[in-house]
Amino acid sequence: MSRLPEPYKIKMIEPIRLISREERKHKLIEAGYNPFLLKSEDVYIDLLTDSGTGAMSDRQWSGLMLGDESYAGSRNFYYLKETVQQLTNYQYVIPTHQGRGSEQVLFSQLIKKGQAVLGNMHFDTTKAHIELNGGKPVNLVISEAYDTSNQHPFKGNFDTNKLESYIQQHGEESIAFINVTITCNSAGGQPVSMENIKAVSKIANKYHIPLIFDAARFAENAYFIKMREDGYKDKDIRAIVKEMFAYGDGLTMSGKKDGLVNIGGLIVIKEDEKLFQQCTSTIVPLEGFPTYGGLTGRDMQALAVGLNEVVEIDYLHHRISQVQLLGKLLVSYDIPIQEPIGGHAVFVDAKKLLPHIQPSQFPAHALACELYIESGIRGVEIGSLLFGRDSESRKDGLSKLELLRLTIPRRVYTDNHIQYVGESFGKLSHKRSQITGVHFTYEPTILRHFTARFKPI
Ligand code: P71
Repeated sequence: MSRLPEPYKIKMIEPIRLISREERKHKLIEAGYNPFLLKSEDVYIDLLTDSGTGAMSDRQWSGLMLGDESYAGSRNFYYLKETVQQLTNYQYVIPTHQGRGSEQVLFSQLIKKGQAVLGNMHFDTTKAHIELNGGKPVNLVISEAYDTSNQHPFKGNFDTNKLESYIQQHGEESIAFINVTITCNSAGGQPVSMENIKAVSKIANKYHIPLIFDAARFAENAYFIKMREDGYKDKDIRAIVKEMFAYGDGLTMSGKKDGLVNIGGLIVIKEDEKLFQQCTSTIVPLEGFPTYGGLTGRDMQALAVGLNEVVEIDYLHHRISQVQLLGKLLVSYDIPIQEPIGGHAVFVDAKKLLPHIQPSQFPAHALACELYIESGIRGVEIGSLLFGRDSESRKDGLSKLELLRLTIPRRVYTDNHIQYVGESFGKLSHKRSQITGVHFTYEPTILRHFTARFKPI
């Protein structure tokens, strides 16, 4: 055997059930052909997101019993703070209810109206919070990211030439901060190399622009650096994590991914005391007192334990190799995917798989619907539907990529479930020419993908 199976055994189970094909068809019609609107009990294997869907360990569950539910100064906060300080080498730690809570608080302090935020590729809540604060999100990822068959090992990297020329062209005062998303979710869970982080930080320092990490999947990024980048093979994950963060000034983190919890987030600031003080006063009306930030004491305890578990190498070996397992199965059925395979999900290239469906008829969404009917699996469209219309021309079908994301929750499904997903795609690929696009029967104006309703064409 070339890889070890799950580095854990199962102490508690949650039954899942595959309803019949007829029922699945009926449920999808009821949900307006939008898998977001399905009840989870009607889903057999749920690959909608890896966010907040992971399984906690026995150590985390026992941590819940140690919850100190004091309004101020909970001992769980101090334990979390110490854990995060050790992990990041940053000084100031503020808990939040989840990643977008961190964005709301930190961005309001960093962005002046009209300023740009330069990212490799901003995630959609990040983009929304930049815009809500009067900022302009700019994506400067390398062009290889948009070519799903390009084998570049770090497709989340910044194009540093574009980054520097953007700054020179627009002036450093017009830029609020640089936002490095690790791993780069929107590009397919693609990592950013240490070399690239270093180069971005050099540019940030040269022009006195703060560098902030969107660190939702920081441990998966560190793992890819260890496996793919020269000079890191023998380095411990914790050392790689510390080195990555050493190049930045602060971070936001959704704890629902690599924090291995169902709810929670963090703002962590390296040394800027003034910024920390501003955040601690802003957070009170938004999230709560700065020693709990919208979390219970027990949530903070579970997050601290999760942050220690996620950097364990046996965990990461299995985690990443399980995502690879799914990717390799799909490739064996000739399904085009974003390669190399990313950290938290396999992204199917629906433009290549279903070339007969126009982007404005949402090929990846059509594929998500067919996949559910075929096998009870729920994936999510990351393409023109999510991207939305052009704000001026109202034109649709504009995304550079049409992807179906099969997102693997952490420690939830076994390799057998993954095998089933792969085989379901095998069946689906024979029917690919019969799959048709969809059109709206209801289209909300903002964040339309969550609640829109459709009909097949
Ligand atoms: C994901 C999510 C969760 C999600 C969000 C919106 C629609 C559907 C699913 C959340 C992220 C993320 C990055 C890089 C910040 C957040 C927000 N991702 N940065 O991929 O991936 O964190 O959900 O804790 O607020 O399914 P939050």
